[in-house]
Amino acid sequence: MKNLLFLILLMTLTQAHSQYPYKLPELKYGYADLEPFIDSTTMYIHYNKHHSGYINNLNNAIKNSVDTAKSIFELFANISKYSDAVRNNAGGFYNHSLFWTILTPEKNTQADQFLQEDIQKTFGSMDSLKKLLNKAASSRFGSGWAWLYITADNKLAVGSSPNQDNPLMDASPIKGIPILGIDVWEHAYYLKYQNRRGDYLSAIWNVINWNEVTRRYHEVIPKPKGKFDDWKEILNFHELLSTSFHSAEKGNFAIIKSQSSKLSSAAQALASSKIPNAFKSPQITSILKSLASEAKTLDKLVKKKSSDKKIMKALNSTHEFFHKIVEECK
Ligand code: MN3
Repeated sequence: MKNLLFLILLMTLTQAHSQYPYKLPELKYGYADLEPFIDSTTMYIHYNKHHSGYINNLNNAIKNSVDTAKSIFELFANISKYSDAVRNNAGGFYNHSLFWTILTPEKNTQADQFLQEDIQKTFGSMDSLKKLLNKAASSRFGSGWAWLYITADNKLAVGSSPNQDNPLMDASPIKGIPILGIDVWEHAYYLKYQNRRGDYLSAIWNVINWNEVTRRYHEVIPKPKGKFDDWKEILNFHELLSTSFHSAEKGNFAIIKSQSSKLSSAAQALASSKIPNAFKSPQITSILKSLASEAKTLDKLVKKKSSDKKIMKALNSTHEFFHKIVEECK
C-alpha cells in the first residue's frame, strides 16, 4: 500500500484543482458533441447542475476547517472519518472530473500496446473487459459507478461502488487508482434512455476516450523504455508495418494498399537515418538497404494493381527484413 500512497501523492502534484476551493474543470467538448450516444440536455444538466452542485457543496462543507489545506486524495484516504456531506460531494467532484476526460467525440481512440496487452492478460480480451464493466455497472443497485482501476500491486481490476464512492476511498471495498469510470446514476442517462440502463451502457463505448484511459494507466504504470526510443525512424516504420502486415495476414489488404507509398518512404527514411551507436554494424546497414528496396518493390506492386498473392509475398519479405534488423540490434 506504500506504493499507492506515493502515487496518490504524485497525482496530487500532477492534477490541477485537487484542493480547496474546488472548481468545475473545463469541458473539452461541446454539450452536443457526444450525440447521439449521450444527449446534449443530459450533458448540460449533468455538468452545470450536478457536478457544479457537488463542488459547491464540498467547498461549503469544508470551508473554515483544516481540510481546506488537504488535497482531495488526502480526504479520500481518510474519508470514513468524514460526514456523508464531505464523502458524497468529494466523490462527486472527483468522479465527474475524471468522467468528462474519459469521454470524447473523437473516433478511433485506442488503448496503446501496453494497456491492450494488460487487458488481454487480465480479462482475456477487450470485449470481455467491456462485458465485465457493463455487468458491474448494470448490477450496481441504485446509484453508483463502475470502475476500471489499478490495484496496489499494479493489476487491472473491475468493480463498482455505491453513491459517489470510488476506489481511492479508505471506506471502499475495492481499492486502487481508477482509470475509467462509468456514471450509472439515473441523472447520467434517464432523459434519453429512461429505465434502459443497458442501452446507455452499450452506447457509451462509442465515446470512451482510450487515449486518456491510456494516459491515466501510464501515470500509474510507466511505459517501459524501449530499446528503440532514440531511433524514431524505426519506430515510425514499425508502426506502419504492423498495422498493414497483420491485417493483410488476415486477408484484409485495404490498409497496405492505401499505405504502401507511406511505408516505402518510411523505409527509405529508416535506411538513410542516423543509426544509434549501440546498433551500428555493416550488417545493419546492408539489411536496411534490402528493407528499403523491398518496400519500394512492394509499393510498385500495389501501384500496378498486382495480385494480393504477389503483394503478400513482398510484404512478407519486407516483414522478414525488419525482423532481421530487430534481431541484429539485440
Ligand atoms: Mn453523475
